[in-house]
Amino acid sequence: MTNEQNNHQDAKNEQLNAFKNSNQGEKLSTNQGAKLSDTSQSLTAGERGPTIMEDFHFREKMTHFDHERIPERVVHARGFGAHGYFQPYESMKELTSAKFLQDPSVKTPVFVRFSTVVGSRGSADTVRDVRGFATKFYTEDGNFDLVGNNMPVFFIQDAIKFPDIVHAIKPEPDNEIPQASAAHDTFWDWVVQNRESAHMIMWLLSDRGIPRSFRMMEGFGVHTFRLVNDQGKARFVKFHWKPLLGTHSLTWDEAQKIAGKNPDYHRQDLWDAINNGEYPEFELGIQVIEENQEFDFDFDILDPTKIWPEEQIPVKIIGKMTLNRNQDNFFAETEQAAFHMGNIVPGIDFTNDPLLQGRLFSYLDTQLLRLGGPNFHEIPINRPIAPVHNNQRDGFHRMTINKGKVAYSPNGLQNNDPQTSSFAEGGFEHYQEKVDGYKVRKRSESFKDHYTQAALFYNSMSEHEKRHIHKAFHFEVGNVKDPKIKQQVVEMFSNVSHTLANEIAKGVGVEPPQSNNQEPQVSPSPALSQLQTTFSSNTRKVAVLLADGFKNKELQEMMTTLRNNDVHVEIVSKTLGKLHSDQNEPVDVHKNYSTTHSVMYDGIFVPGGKQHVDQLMTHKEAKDFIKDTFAHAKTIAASNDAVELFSTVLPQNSQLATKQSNNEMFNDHGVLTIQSEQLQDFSQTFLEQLAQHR
Ligand code: HDD
Repeated sequence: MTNEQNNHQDAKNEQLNAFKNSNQGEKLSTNQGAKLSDTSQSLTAGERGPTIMEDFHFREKMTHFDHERIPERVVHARGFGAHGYFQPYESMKELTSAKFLQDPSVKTPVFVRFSTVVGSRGSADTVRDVRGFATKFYTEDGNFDLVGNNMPVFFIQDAIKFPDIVHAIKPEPDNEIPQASAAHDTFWDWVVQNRESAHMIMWLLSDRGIPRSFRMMEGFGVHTFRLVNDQGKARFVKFHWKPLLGTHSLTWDEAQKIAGKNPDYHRQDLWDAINNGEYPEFELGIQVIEENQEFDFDFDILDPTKIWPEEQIPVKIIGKMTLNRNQDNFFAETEQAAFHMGNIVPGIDFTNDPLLQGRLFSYLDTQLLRLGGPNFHEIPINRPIAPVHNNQRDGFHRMTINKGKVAYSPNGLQNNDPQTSSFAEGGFEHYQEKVDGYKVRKRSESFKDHYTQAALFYNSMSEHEKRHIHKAFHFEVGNVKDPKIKQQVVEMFSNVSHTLANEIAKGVGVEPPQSNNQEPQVSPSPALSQLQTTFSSNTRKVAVLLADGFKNKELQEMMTTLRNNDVHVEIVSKTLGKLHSDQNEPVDVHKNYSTTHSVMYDGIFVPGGKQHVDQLMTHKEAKDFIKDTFAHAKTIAASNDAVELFSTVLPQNSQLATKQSNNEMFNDHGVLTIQSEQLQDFSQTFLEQLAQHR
């Protein structure tokens, strides 16, 4: 890579560096730079007297503190960001003039913010919700913001309904309950009144609503955009992010328990992965439709409640994003990041999707309130690396010192500087689409089919994924108090699938569907099932349950295989400190049963050693750990003496042994056992099973 390319990748970092400040080795001062002799005692009249007005330091410190919060985002309040870069695999010149998609050797800096939608800033990470996936590309042509979600469709077709759906899904206004949840009356009342939400509800109540990690979820631009090339030729496009680790989810029971054990689970996971050098990677994919094919499909390509099935319109992978740097300051970077659909670059353009059109208004508007005025683009995280020159001036917190008298155009005094640029010179020109119509408040007939793709999603799920959807309905709709709404949900989803509607009715205690709705006839789209994803043990976490007197050889063999394959291993025991093997070899305990829980791991291993196993038999927490991991269908392995522990703890029907090779036993419940001191093959099998996720 040439220096120039390196510079481009680092340009954003260098820009941020200019604003960074560290207190290390420095003297304490006021905001005006006066050094201070004391910051822990107010200035008072006498040692026991009142505080004196003159105490400028007290007043400055207190005033700043009193003003240190800004409004949280009205939606997507809870989020976490990271820096990285994007690199195209090949030139996309044929399709777009966007500079960051031209040259595979150019790395464009990015900042990504992942978020939940409904919960407030302090809510838990693992709630059932849509996840935001917002990417700011700092391109040499200006910032391009791809503000997407981990689901490819949306609840509504028209942005004017956004305040309604958000009011319905947020905590109810009289008592502000429930937090970060759609499981309440106002949301489901809204759903049954807004049938266009059917498809999105299927995604939300599927495993996609409870991702295992930000690193293991897809991202979607949702809307149909345009790519425009140098010749001005346009095509319709949808954007996809595909995680290299595959798309994986928690179970609902895990998600709920993790929310209590570690509400920061997802941000911790992202932070740790980047600190460990395990950089999350996402490939950028595009689906392209030629302009003359706009009406070739049985859905309207401008409808944001519809996907373009991948089997019909394949996803072409065009580049990769790598997140390789954690932020230095959460507030300065993640909290002040201002995404906006209107941050666009030449080569990409909008379409008439009515949801997209409305979003183009809302994002700029919300930043004005949240960040306190029109100069939020000057906050370091939001600054483009491209030069900024225009006649916009003044306003709260203006940083730029614009020189000269001329702040208008056209002007004669400055020969019209700053000059506009033609399309050929890289000036943004809106795509000249011919539009002709009456002013109406009316949705096109082509947007009216709300159930076919909801059925497509449901029918494309595997049996266990369908079961999870049924259970999610039982929880979400089961929490609705009004029986009328529950019945309406059953009737609504009988338009998607009778099986689904009957399952919902059974679980929430209302009548089976009364209406005789037709189920849409669809053939499945395999790409929708998470069974089709990539499976890898990379960066997974394994707990080793231990007490004094374990067999160190077994422990070390397993740990070596796992660690050599980028699996994280933590030793969990009743107390912190050191444990000793039957030969008195010491090992450090990483977590005790109070500071962790089985839901924090993807698998467990218990080595042999009679004394150690006898002790575990008496540790209720160890037995619960094993039972829980088994119940969550994760891989669990025991060697030698520990096999008996599993037989005691696990339900009888879990049948520890089905297949036998080299004394190694494995069953389809994910339980692995061995009666041998040679664990090399065994640890490989464990690794392979771990990669299967469950
Ligand atoms: Fe939105 C934030 C994604 C529809 C109005 N939205 C926001 C964020 C994401 C999305 C990821 C968080 C950005 C960040 O991390 O700071 N929103 C979506 C997607 C949508 C969508 C994928 C449908 C395809 N949004 C949508 C509509 C409207 C908004 C229809 C209003 C017309 N969204 C906002 C907002 C937010 C926002 C109020 C809150 C905070 C912010 O913008 O910066 O303007």
